[in-house]
Amino acid sequence: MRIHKWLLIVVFGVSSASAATVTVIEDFEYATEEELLLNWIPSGGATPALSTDVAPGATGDSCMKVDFSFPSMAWATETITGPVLDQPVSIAPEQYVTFRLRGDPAFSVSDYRDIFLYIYDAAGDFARWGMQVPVGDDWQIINFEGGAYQFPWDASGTIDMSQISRIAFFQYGSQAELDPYTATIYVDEVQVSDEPLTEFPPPSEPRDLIDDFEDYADDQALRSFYSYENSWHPTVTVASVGTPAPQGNQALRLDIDFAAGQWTWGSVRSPILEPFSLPPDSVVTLRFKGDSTLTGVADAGSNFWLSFYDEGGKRMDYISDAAPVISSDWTTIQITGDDFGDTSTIDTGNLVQWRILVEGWAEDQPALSATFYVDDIRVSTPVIQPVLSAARENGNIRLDMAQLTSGVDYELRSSTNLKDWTVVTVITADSDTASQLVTADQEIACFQLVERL
Ligand SMILES: [Ca+2]
Ligand SMILES: [Ca+2]
Repeated sequence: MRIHKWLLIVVFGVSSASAATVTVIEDFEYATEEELLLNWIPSGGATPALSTDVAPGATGDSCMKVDFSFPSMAWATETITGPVLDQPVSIAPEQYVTFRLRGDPAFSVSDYRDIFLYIYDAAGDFARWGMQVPVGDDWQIINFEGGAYQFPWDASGTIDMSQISRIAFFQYGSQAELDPYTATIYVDEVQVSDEPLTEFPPPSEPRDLIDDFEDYADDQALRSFYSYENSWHPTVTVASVGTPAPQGNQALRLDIDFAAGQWTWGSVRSPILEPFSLPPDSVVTLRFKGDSTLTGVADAGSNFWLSFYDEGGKRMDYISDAAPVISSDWTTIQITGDDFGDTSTIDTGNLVQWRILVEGWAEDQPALSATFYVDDIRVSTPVIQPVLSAARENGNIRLDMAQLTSGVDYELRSSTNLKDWTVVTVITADSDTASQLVTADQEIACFQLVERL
């Protein structure tokens, strides 16, 4: 269905937008590096420093740079612990804890590179939020939902979120004993806000085809594109080119040896690619073939996942129910934007990576092997709708029209009461944009742009 009308309501009076409440926890605006080092205490392999390489959108002049030197050991971890805050900070579940973070391509050698923001209350109880540190070296904004904190294994399991008095960063370097390596992060502007902080660049072009698996000459080509990511159990995933396929000749075949225990999963993850957008109205479709071998052990944790990552490494997940996972028939799965949950903190206009994952089960189960197929992951995007926006120009209002279709006639109409409309002008689009100046002599004016049929 094509939509032919667009409505813009312009209020010419003074608007009083309410600014979000922002509580700054740490902005690293220290006068000297010595002052920073008096406040932030590092572990043995972490070297903090004061840096002026701040993010383009940062309000201050300095940030904290931390050089890490990860030794060769399992679960290599370094920490930087901040000072006791002058005033305890309260973090409500619906608020966001945000900070700026610059990662490092050096982390790409790591098998586990999560960074955690720890919070401590006045009694010393603690909790944390975590994510994979970005492997790019651009500044990113990290938004954690206030209520989404987790207790690490060594925590008491309780925390007074109204009395947060200290923060710390924990940076993992590896899970396995990797060769020693060094990496650097920058952090800045740790704050609590009612709204997530976003500074997304303009959206990239949509990507119609995620993968139809037709272009891989052999298993090796497929495996050099995708990399494996498995649950921490000794689960093993083997990817190969599967035939026959419901689309073309080839599908993705995943043979997963699920380890015994709980929450066992295997996945393949694409490399980081040119950014692409997933417009809000778009629908992702794919074909999936499960394995009835799992029928006897299936529970709420038996899911197919399709996840996308933005440039900051933030992830959005579609998670199926068990039905397609235990069906040995092909299922067509349709995923709308809502199926990815809350994406307000994810730059859906600039996604760079996806992951295809099958989780075996949630309860304790013995080991089991199963085979899955995936094919024809693509995105359908609705017709691009024209956009009407307004800007002030020399005391007048300039109406900007974008995403027009060249050669089509549009009526620009105006109303002060949303009932009686008069035609301001008729525009024959000669490109995908047009603009029109109108006088700002009314308190309220509503405009609509109507395609003439
Ligand atoms: Ca700063
Ligand atoms: Ca195919």
